[in-house]
Amino acid sequence: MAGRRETGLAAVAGLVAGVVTIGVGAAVSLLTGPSSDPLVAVGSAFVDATPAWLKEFATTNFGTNDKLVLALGEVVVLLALAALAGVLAARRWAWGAVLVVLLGAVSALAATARPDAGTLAGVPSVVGTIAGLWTLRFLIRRIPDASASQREAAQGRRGFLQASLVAGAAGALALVIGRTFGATARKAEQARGGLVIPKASTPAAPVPAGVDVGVDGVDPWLTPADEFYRIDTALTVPSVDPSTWRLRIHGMVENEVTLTWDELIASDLVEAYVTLACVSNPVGGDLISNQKWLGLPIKGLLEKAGPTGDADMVLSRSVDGFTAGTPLAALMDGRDALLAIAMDGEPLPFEHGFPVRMVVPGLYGYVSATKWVEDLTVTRFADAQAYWTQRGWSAEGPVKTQSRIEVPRRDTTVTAGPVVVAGTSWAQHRGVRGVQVRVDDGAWNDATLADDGGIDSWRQWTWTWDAEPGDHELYVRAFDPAGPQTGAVQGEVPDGATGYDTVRVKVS
Ligand SMILES: Nc1nc2c(c(=O)[nH]1)N[C@H]1C(S)=C(S)[C@@H](COP(=O)(O)O)O[C@H]1N2
Ligand SMILES: [Mo]
Repeated sequence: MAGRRETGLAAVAGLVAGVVTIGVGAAVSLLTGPSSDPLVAVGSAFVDATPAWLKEFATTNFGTNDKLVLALGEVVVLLALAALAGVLAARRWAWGAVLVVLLGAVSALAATARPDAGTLAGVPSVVGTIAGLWTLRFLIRRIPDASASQREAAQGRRGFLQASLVAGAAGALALVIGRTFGATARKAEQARGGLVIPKASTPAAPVPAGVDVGVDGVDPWLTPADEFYRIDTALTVPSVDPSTWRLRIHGMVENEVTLTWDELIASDLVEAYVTLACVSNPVGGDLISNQKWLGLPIKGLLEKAGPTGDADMVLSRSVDGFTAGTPLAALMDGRDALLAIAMDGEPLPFEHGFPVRMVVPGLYGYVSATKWVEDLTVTRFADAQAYWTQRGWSAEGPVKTQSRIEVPRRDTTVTAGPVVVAGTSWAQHRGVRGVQVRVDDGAWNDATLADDGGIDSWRQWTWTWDAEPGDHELYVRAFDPAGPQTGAVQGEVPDGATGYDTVRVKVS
C-alpha cells in the first residue's frame, strides 16, 4: 500500500469493519445459540471474570442497568479497537489484520468456554471475523492515496464513504436481525438458568450399584446428559420460554385441557429411569441412551380430558411442527409415560426438548418422545398420520429386543485364553430376562447379567470366553419374557432393525 492513507478515513473503515463483524456474528449465532453471539460471549466472559467488588460497585451504582452499562462499555471499547485496527491496517495491512484476528480469537475462545457451549460455539466469531477482515481490506483499498490529485482525492473520498455506508448498513442490519430473532433464545436461556427443578413426589426406585458391569469399554448404564444421543429434524434448536409455554390437549375428548408451566411444576411429579432408543439405530449402533427423567404422568392429563369414542392415538406436536403418533393405550396403561421437564435432575437441555418433552417407555422415539411438545390431539390411527409415518415408517413403533457387544471391539486382536465379552441388551417395558453369547457356530452360552435397574432400562452383561487362536465371530442375543430376540436380519426401515450383533475378532 503506497503512501499514507488518511487517518480519519482509515478509522471509519475500521469502525465499519467492526460493525460488520459483530453484525455477522450475531446473525450466525441464530444457528448456533444465543451464548455464541460474539458480543454476548465476550460480555459473559467479562462478567464471570469480574471481581466481586467491581460487581458490587456496578450493581450499587447502576442497579438493574448494570447489564446495559456493561453492554455499552463493551461496544465502546470494541469500536475504539476497531478504529485502531483500521488506522493500523492503513499503515500496514498486517498490523490491522493481526489486531482483528486477535479480537476474533478472544471472542471465539469466550464463546467456546461458556458452560453451555455447543460444538459450533466459536463459529459466529470466526465467520464474523472473516467478514470483518474482508470489509476492512475492501474499504482500506478505497481510501484515496495521498499522492492523488485534489480532484481524484475528492472523488475517491466520496466513493469510499458510499462504500462504507453500504457496508455499515449491511452490518447493522445483520446485527438487528441477529438481535431481534435472538431475543427469544436469550430469554429462554435465562429462564432455564433460573429454574429450580422440584422434587419428585414419586422418586425412582434406587438403582443397585451393580447395574454397571465394571468392564472398561462398556458404555455407562446412566448416560451422561451431554453424551445422550440426539436425533431430530430441527435445523435450529427451538427456544421456548417456560413462562409462555402451554400444552393443549384436545381432539376426541370430553373436555379440552390446557396446562401451563406453573401448573406442571406444581403437580405431583414422577421420576423414572427410561432407556430411549431411535428406530434408526442399526444393530450394534449407539442411537440409544439411558437417563433419569422427571415429569408429569400423561395418563392423569388424559383422564382429565376424557378420551371419547374409539380414539386410539395421541398425536403430539412440537413447536417446530414435528409430530408423533402414540398409541393411547401406551399412555393410559400405567407405565411411566411422562411429560418430562428434567433429565438427571437438571432442566432438559435445549437439544433434548426444553422445557417439556414426552418420554414413553417401550416405544421408539419417533412415535413417542416429542421434544418441545405443545399440543396433544386425541385421535385415531385411521384418521391421522405423524411425521415419520408419512415418510414410510410404521405407524406403531414398539422397541425391539436387541443386544450389543461392546467389548471386545470389532476387528481387534485379543490374546488366547480367558477373554471378557461384555455389552448391553434392552427390551424396554418387558425386561431383559437373559443374555447368551455364541462363538462361531458353537452353542449359546449364558452370560451373567448385571444388576437390574428396572424393566424400562437397558441391562449390561458379561461372559468369559476361553478364546482359541484364529479368526472368530461373536454373536449375542437377549431374552425377554416372550423368548429370544430374533436373529432374522432386517434393516431399520420401517420399524427397527433386527438380527444378532456380530463382532469379528482375531485371537493370537
Ligand atoms: N420435536 C421433535 N421431537 C422429536 C424428534 C424430532 O425430530 N422433533 N425426533 C424424535 C426421535 S426420531 C427420537 S429417536 C427422539 C430422540 O430424542 P433425543 O434427541 O433426546 O435423544 O426424539 C424424538 N422427538
Ligand atoms: Mo428416532
